[in-house]
Amino acid sequence: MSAQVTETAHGSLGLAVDDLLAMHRTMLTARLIDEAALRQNRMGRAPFVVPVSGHEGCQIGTAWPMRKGTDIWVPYYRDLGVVLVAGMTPEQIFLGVFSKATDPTSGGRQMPSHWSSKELGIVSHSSPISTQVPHAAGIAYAMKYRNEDAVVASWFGEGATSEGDWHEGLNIAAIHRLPVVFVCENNEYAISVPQSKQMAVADVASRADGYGIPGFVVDGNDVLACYRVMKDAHERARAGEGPSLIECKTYRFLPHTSDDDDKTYRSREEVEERKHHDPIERFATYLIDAGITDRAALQTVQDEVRAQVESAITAAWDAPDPDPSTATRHVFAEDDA
Ligand SMILES: Cc1ncc(C[n+]2csc(CCOP(=O)(O)OP(=O)(O)O)c2C)c(N)n1
Ligand SMILES: [Mg+2]
Repeated sequence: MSAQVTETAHGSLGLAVDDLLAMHRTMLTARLIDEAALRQNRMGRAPFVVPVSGHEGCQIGTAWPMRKGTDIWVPYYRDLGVVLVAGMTPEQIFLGVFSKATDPTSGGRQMPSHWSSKELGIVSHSSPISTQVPHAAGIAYAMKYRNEDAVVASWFGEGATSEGDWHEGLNIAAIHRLPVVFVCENNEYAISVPQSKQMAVADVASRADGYGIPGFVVDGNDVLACYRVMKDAHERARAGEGPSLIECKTYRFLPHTSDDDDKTYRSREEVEERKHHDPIERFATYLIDAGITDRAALQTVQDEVRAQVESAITAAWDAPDPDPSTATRHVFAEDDA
């Protein structure tokens, strides 16, 4: 059966105060980029954005144990917080939002929020849900075959776990005891479809039993609990003990995308209630109660991050657009010349 993880104390996690503050700053960066990107969309500058707000705890918590430059990140479209931990900058994010020529992912060719970076080890995913899961298993197979010390992690929503790709990916990873961690960000909805119409089980993590791998349910709004369960899964993967499935219970505060109207399928009362479990506010309270920071210092961080996001928007907006004559590059075969 899947295990419940509730531990939150940072002392036993080996996290220094600087780590905790950096985690908090990264969560805030994701939130402020998110809110700003939606404003840019409403201003007509950004064609399409995918909100992250509400998922910052599980994304930063599960991304943090990964080793930059060594491990491989296989995220999905909501994983702004994951790619920030992997090393993407706010300016790079907005270069993608605005489809600019210097967008590191694709020079403005890929769908927004389909980040990738060869340098950072972030693998681009396809838009069809869950296709990144067998990709992650395949990459992990290559890592094991080559005897490389790298862990692969793949993130996805609970709706993604209804797809055949998801089951095939977990099965092959389990059979070969591959160094991969599967992280489900369960926000209760797949666009408008609630979990109860998506599966007949209460916990995605219980599906791990069907593949013979460990499964864990964790409070996805508790960044330290997410960190702990991922750190252990990462260590098991490195030790040759195979894959793990982690289910982070969370909630998305904003519509599915900038094209969605969530008022048609969930009440405002429900959304307001869930905001009382905001992972950023919860972590801020934890840091204050632990004597690590105070409200004034956190306000300074908020002001700094807001300024950083605003200058990233200005720099990205002023960057050159792609040259239209290059629109078909990487689509059709070209002469070497
Ligand atoms: C195979 C496939 N079916 C349907 C879609 C349309 N679609 C895009 S996102 C999404 C919801 C996925 O929900 P979930 O996996 O729970 O992730 P969340 O968006 O809630 O974070 C759907 C159905 C798609 N992209 N691919
Ligand atoms: Mg979902």
